[in-house]
Amino acid sequence: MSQAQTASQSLASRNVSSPVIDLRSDTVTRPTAEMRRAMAEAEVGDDVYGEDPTVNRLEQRAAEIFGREAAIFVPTGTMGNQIAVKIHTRPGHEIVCEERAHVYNWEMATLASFSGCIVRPVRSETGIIGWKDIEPFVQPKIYYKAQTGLIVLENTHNMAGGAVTPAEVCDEVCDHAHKAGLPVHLDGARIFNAAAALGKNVKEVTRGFDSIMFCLSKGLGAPVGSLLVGSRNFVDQARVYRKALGGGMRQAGILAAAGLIALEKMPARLHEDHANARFLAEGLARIPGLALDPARVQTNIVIFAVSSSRISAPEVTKKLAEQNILASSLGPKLIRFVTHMDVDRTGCQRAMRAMEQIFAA
Ligand code: TLP
Repeated sequence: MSQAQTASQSLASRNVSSPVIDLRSDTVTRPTAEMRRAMAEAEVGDDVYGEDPTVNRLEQRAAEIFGREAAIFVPTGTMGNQIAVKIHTRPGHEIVCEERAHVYNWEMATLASFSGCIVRPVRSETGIIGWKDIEPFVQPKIYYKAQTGLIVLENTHNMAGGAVTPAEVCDEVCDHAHKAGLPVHLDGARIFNAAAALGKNVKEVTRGFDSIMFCLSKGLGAPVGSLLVGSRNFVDQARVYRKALGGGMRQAGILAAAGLIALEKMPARLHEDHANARFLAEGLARIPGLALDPARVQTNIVIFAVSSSRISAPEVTKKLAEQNILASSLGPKLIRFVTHMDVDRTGCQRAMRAMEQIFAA
């Protein structure tokens, strides 16, 4: 069942007496009071003319924080990833990424329709791919074989349960790829979660990549927006494609104002979401009929399997929704809970009790 279907079904069937605990995604966070104030007061201009001072400040801060020459504000993570694919590849190229990567599975095959590429997927149980996993999928430089144009890593890896790729693995992949003449893009939608889990800053965990996309609108809590970070030349090209895709947003300082707060203040609280996810994972692992390894939950995403043959994942999320607890089913057996700043420990306890009741029945 699609995420949209799950969401509409959940919202339609819920009872309205208790507050909603929304664990479908960290995309659902609402702007804080401080963000709303900053948005109301934001200094703005026309960003297509490069004249929005708040957007310019956000882009400059992102570049500084990642230790790069430049950054560009884009409406969504999807647009950021797809602009990067377009710049790094040519039609007919292959892109190597993990089999469950967002860029491959959740971006409407835009890498095919917009950039003319196909994916050479690498399966990894953990979601982490090192050079030894990638190398066999890199095409030899023979003129009658399609050529590899790009490697994409995802950190944290969403569909691998928020798995964290250590900085050393990222460095190793980037070093070998560069020796082979290949660029590496990072889908870092949740790179601040990865950095928090590793106890490092984002600059350290992203230093080898040719381009980085990260989202303000997920765990960092901004209402809208992502950034694409890289060299000046890369960002100049990205600006052209962003406009071509209809992503030139005029007085976008209204959004960038919230984004600046997300970028400066919110990374420091991500460990709370990680602790809540671990709390959920440990509780879920104790429920007979569910399968997961809580030790694998390092960040804010908990993906678990309904191992009982008596109930399916969509049935579980429907029953949860009746108690105003929203979760995503990722197929007949898999469920995803994502923790974020709008769900506290009490909310997680309520979700746990609901799960215990469903499986006790
Ligand atoms: N992820 C969404 C869904 O699309 C699955 C979610 O609820 O987790 N990269 C990664 C790793 C992502 O998880 C997402 C969104 C994106 C890119 C795309 O970001 P947006 O939604 O801003 O286009």
